[in-house]
Amino acid sequence: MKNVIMDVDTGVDDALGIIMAIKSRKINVLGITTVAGNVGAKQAAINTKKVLYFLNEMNIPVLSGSETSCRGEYITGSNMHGIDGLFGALRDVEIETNEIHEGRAVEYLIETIMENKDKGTTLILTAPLTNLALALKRAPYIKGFIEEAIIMGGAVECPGNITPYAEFNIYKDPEAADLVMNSGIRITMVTLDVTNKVILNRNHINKIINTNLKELVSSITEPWINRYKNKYGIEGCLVHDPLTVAYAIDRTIIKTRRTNIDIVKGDAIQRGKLERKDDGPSCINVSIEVDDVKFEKVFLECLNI
Ligand SMILES: [Ca+2]
Repeated sequence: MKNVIMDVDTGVDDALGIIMAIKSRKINVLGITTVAGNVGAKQAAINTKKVLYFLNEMNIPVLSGSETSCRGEYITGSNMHGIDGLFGALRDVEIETNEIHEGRAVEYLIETIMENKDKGTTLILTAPLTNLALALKRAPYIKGFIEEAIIMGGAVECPGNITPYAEFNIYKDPEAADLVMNSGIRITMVTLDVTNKVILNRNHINKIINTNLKELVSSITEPWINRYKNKYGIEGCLVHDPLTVAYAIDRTIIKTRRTNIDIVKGDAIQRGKLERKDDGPSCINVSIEVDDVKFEKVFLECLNI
């Protein structure tokens, strides 16, 4: 079983991804680090710990990380996931502040990757890439022991979701993304080109057997499904992060192609845009096709274990 560290900004779809990863029993989640994105890093850690509490997996460590991007900007405030990131679900779960190891994410990434250097560690990153970039800056030698970084981020052939050019996670810290892309780590990018094609709807959620879990998934996704209906006329919601986790569990869900990537940085209007460059060797694979039916199958298999 692969050793995995998840790096998240929990968020509705991060929460679904965490639930899938842990319940699948097909990957070994060593720990979860959080970063500012959908909400602040500390709030994301509290949300993550609450999800773990719900799953009765309180032994998995949660560590909050950077509250700002590599340029030092506060990057929260999308409000897409409600004020607390989970639309108030699990609001009655009390989490002690000392349970979230505040500010220790980067240190944890370095320590844990080195502790597991014989087996290697896979990273699943469904948030801005600030924590990994800071870890690589502080300890560049860790890159030799990262088996793969599976990243939800970017848009290649399709428009972005925060600007016409950029996807949220990359846009919020393109300097971090650029550092990660140029690190030499084996990377798979699960981009909007495929995540825009997978919709989770109420029929899928109704197939969750465990009543408590069905209730939790409904309560976090229902406001989202309503927003998608009002804004885009879609019956259901996009599941960027769960699709990324599903790919870590079953590699046949997404087809990729190897390519080089340039990221637009700084204050350019195209900030956060991915530009594909087919020139020479690369260790980056970018998603090109997705099997949405297989995703649904894996999603339900994980949740119904
Ligand atoms: Ca996320």
